[in-house]
Amino acid sequence: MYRNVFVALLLVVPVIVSAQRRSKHAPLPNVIYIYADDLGYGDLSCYSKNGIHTPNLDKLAASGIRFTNAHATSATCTPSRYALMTGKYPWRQTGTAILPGDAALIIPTDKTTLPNLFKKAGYRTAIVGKWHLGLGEAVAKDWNGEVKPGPNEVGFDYSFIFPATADRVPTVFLENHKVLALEANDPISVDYSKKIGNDPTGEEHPELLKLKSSPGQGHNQTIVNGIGRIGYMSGGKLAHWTDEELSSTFLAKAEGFIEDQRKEPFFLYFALTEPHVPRMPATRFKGKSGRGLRGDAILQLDWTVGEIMKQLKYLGLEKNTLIVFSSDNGPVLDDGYQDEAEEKFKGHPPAGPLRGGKYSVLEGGTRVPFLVSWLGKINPQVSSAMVSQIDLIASFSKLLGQPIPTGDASDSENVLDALLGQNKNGRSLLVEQGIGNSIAIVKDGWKYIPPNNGEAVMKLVNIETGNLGLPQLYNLNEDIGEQTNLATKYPDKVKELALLLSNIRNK
Ligand code: NG6
Ligand code: CA
Repeated sequence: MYRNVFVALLLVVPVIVSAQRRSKHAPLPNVIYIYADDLGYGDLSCYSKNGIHTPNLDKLAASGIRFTNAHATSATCTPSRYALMTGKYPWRQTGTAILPGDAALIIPTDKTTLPNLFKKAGYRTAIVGKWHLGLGEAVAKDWNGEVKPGPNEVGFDYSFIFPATADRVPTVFLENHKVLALEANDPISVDYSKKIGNDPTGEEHPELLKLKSSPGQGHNQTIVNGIGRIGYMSGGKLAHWTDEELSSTFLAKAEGFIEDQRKEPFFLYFALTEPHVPRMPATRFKGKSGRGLRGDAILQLDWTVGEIMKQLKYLGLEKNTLIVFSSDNGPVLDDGYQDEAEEKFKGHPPAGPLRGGKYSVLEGGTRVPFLVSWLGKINPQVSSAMVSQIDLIASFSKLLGQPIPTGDASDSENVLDALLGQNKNGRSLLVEQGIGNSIAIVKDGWKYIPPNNGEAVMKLVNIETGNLGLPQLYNLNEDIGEQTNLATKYPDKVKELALLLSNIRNK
C-alpha cells in the first residue's frame, strides 16, 4: 500500500515541479474564482456612484485591477458557465441554454476544463455554490443514490453545490454525489412536466407564499420555504434548503475547503447565488440596503467576499492567492417574484450606463464587473482591456505552464498579461451572446449586431434585447450606451464585421 503511494508520488511530483518551473510566475498562487449571479455593471459602488455600498468588493477592486470592458460570454447563466468551464463558445453547441433543474450534465468529461487544468498542475480543486450545468447521464435520474456525472467528473475534487438555480427544484444541496441530509424513508422525485406528490404549489395556494411570484412568470409550482419554484418536487423534506441560509452554508463550505487546503495549492470556484431570484438573504441583511431585497442580497454578497478575504489574511494566504471576481450575466430587476426591485432601483440603473441587461445582446447583457487581485504581484489599476471569462482557461494554462491539448478550449485566448495588469491589450475580437442565439461581434470598439427578427423588448422582464430587423453598428468607444446606430453611415465596417462574425461562426 505505502509502496503504491510512493510510486504514485514519484509519478506525480515531477509533473507538479515541471509545471512550476515552466511558469515564470512560480511559486504559483492559489486561485479563487468568485462568481456572482445576475450582478450588473452598475451594481457595485466601485463601478457606479449609484451602486450598492459594497466596501469589501471596493477594497478588492482597489487592491488589484478593476476591468471596465470584461465580459461573460453570454447574457444568461448556463451558457456563460459552459464557456467558463470549457473555453468554447456555447452557441456552437446545442443544449447550452438555461437548463431546467433536472437536466443531464452538458460538460464533456473527456476534455480540458478549467478545473482539470488546475488539477493537472497539482492543485486541489473545488466548486462551492451554484452549478447549473446539469447532472447525471439523463433527465430521468435517481436523486436518492449517487448523482453523477457532475462537477466531480469534470475536474473538481470536491463539490458542494445546488443543481440549477435558486428558483428551480430540486431545492437541495449536493455534496460530491449525494443529496445532503436526505432520509431514506423520504425519497426525492423531481418533475418538470407535471405535478408530483402532495406538496402545495404556488398556483393552488398563493396564501402560503412569503414572496409572491410575478404575474405571467411562472415560479408558481412546488412551494419550498414559502417560495413557489419552477418545477415540481416531492419528498426530501429534511433536505430542503432554507433560502436565508444559502449564502452562509456556501461560505462555511468554502472556508472549510480553504482551511483544509491552506498548505497545498488550491483552485476554488465559489459560485454565489446573489442577486439571482428569489432574493431572500439572511434576515440580518433584510432592509439594510434601502433598495429592497435585491439590494440586501448584494450586501450579503459583499459581506461574503469580505469573509473570504479575512480568512485568507488570517491563514497567511492573502499574498499567495489570486482572486477573480465576476458575474455570469447582466442584471435584471423583475425576474419572477414581486420583490419590489423595479421600484427600489428607480434612478439606480443596475447596468450603469449600459443599454439592456440580462438576456440582451446589448452591452448590459454581458459586460459585467470583473476584478482581479493578487497582492504584491498586481499593481492596482483600472483596465480597459477587453477580456472574457472564456479566456480564463487559456490564460491560466499559461500561468500554470500547463498546455491545452489541440482542439480543446479553442475559443479561449491567453490574456494573462492583461489579467495581471502588465498590459491593456486583452483580446482584439469578442462574440457576445444574448438569449437564444442572438450574437454580436466587437472589434476595436466597434460592435455589430446582425439583423434579428426576435422581439425588441422582453416584455416579462422589461429589458431591451438588442434585436432589430436591421443591421446595428455602434462605436462603443464613444457610445457605450449603444444609442446611435451607425450601420448606414459605415457600410464597409458592417461588411467587415459581418464577414468576421461568419468566419468565427464557421471555425
Ligand atoms: C428564466 C426564469 C428566470 C431565471 C432565469 C435563469 C422564467 C419566466 N424566468 O427562464 O426567473 O430563473 O430563467 O437565470 O421562468 S440564470 O441566471 O440562471 O440564467
Ligand atoms: Ca445568472
